[in-house]
Amino acid sequence: MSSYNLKEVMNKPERLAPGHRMCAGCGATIGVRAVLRALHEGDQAVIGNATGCLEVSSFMYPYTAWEDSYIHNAFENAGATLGGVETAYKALKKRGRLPEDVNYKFITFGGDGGTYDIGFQSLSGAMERGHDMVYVCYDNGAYMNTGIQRSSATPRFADTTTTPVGKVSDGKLQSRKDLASIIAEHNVPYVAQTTFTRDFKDIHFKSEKAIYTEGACFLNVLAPCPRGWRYDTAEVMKICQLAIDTCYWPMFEVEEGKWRLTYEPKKKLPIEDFLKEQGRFKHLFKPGNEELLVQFQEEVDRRWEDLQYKCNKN
Ligand SMILES: Cc1ncc(C[n+]2csc(CCOP(=O)(O)OP(=O)(O)O)c2C)c(N)n1
Ligand code: SF4
Ligand SMILES: [Mg+2]
Repeated sequence: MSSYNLKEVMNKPERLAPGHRMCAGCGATIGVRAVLRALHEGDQAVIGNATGCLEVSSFMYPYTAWEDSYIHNAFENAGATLGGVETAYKALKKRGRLPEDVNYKFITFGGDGGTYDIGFQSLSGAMERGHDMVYVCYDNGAYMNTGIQRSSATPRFADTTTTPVGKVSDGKLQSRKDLASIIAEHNVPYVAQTTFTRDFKDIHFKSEKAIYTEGACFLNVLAPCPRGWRYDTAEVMKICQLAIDTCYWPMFEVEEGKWRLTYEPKKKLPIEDFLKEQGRFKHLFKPGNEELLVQFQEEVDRRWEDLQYKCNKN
């Protein structure tokens, strides 16, 4: 791994150019730029992208914001597409039909809807076959592009258009799926969960490891959506910090089967601190809903303890 200097990293040429049509402050684009900054100078990438906000807003043929080769992919098979491209690349290299010194990396981006739900089989297959690629999920916890519908990544009690809060509903009934752990159980060489920290070091190193580890690697990036989560756009960094300090979004990596926490809050904050910043959880703070907050906290605690156990076992 290379050394880290925030200024140097931030000054690298952008591989997702400005002028795309994502909302200002969207976590998805912050995440994509952070991941692509980990590519080493001179290396090129083939990017795959499942349908979602990122895809429909960054590539409107014949316009593109992507500096690398880019494949606009269907919602459900981004993993299979990039797996196929990587296989073709290897075959062409073997036959001497590509220059020896050309080095391509294969990176797929998908939203949580396209990754946790509809593209899950395709992702699972690509991971199991061990293609030399990275799948990056930008998790904003709902199908944002089509109007904030719940996905299996949506946290419990969130107000979405398909789990609307009202007299008969407290929001989404189910807890979110733990996709990073599920992919880790595929026995792939590298899986990590991350988000944005003030120095962007965690996401940078995890991206670099994922891109430069041979084999199928997976990154799960918490990518807040100001529109769907209903917070002030400028608060993105605060929201991410609260996500990790409350242990709602633990930062960990699984390298060759070894689980490791990459951040442990000095003081674990109550889950309310993360929830109260977001309009989608506003109802939880109404009198009479105290029990819902207790349930949310219990779930966070249980998952955090489970993760600590996995990490301490190594
Ligand atoms: C097979 C299929 N079903 C539904 C759609 C409609 N669709 C396009 S984007 C999208 C939401 C994507 O959600 P997610 O993957 O979480 O990405 P986000 O929009 O949140 O960035 C949906 C449902 C589609 N394009 N293809
Ligand atoms: S709706 Fe949300 S995910 Fe989509 S572009 Fe806007 S901020 Fe990003
Ligand atoms: Mg989404």
